[in-house]
Amino acid sequence: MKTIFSGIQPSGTLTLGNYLGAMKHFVDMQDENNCYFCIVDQHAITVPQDRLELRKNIKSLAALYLAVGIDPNKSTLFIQSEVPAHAQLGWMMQCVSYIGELERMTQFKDKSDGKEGVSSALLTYPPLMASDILLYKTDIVPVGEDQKQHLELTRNLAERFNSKYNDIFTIPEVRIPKVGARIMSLAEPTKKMSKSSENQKSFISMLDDEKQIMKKVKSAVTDSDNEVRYDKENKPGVSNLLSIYSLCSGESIEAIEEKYAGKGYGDFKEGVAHAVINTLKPIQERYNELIDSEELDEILDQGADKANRAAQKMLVKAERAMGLGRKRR
Ligand code: ATP
Ligand code: LTN
Repeated sequence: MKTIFSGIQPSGTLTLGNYLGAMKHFVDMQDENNCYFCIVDQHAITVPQDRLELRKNIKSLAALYLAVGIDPNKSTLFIQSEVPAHAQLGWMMQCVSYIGELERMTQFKDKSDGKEGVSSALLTYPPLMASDILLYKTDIVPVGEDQKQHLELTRNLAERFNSKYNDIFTIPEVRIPKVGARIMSLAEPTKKMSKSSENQKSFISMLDDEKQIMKKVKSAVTDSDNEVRYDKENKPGVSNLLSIYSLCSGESIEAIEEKYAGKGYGDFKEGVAHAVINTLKPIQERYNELIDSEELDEILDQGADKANRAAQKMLVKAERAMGLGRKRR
């Protein structure tokens, strides 16, 4: 049995990209592994958040995890800030990180580019992420393509700590899906779809209704040759829609290309929208049942208890390895 850990930021309503690149794969891993799924609210505050909005997003993300099929009897679902060991080990991991390697992270460069008043936590985000993962002796981290660099850094930090202090951390492996690891923006298909984008038309939210989905897909940027063909280089918009269609319907890209041969983008986009609606509808129905239930709080309380117990043990080991505090019996 392997240990799995992954986290999602409550920085807005999840997008179809979050679902196809990450969440969908979590569900399949639950049966044979020891899984931890985290709502990483301390990561979300590395950029400004409205207090009430954040609270709402945390609950909403918890309900979505359950709605897609995360089973609290099999997996531990919890909120990062309710397990203080994350921030505590996060500080220690900052002490083994170099400024230079943090400045090379593309997520930091993208999120700080051209902005004033960039928080120092945006730079020190990866050591906190490393701590999330290392606290649970994680073997595998399922994430989208954009997190590959952070995972590589996590492995380096763990190895550095192990060789400098004591060999306590498991070196985690990244698991990136073969298809769907990078769903692109509908408005700018060369950029990834992101829930914190200001352009509402650039992403499909997991809670968008049928009309919104239809409208967004219809306005998705394509090209002018009106041919439904997968060609990532020359036809990034159409290729992105083909990937979405294929992942949502289970049909192969070739089969979809054939189905729409000789037809225009209008028909094709309608097909894409229907595939997305059929995927999201049952999730939304379960979400609506869960969002105001007491059950949700009970699950998060139990998750925090379980995570705290596991994390505390590793935190003590790391403090001992670094020589923090007093010698304990
Ligand atoms: P933000 O826009 O607020 O920075 P985000 O939408 O990039 O957030 P996260 O919460 O940071 O999402 O990521 C959750 C998971 O979803 C991660 O595993 C990430 O790799 C994956 N993910 C995010 N965007 C995409 C995408 N466009 N395609 C595939 N996977 C994605
Ligand atoms: N950095 C990730 C979110 C994240 C995460 C984690 C993912 C925080 N901690 C631990 C996997 C494991 C992101 O920005 N998508």
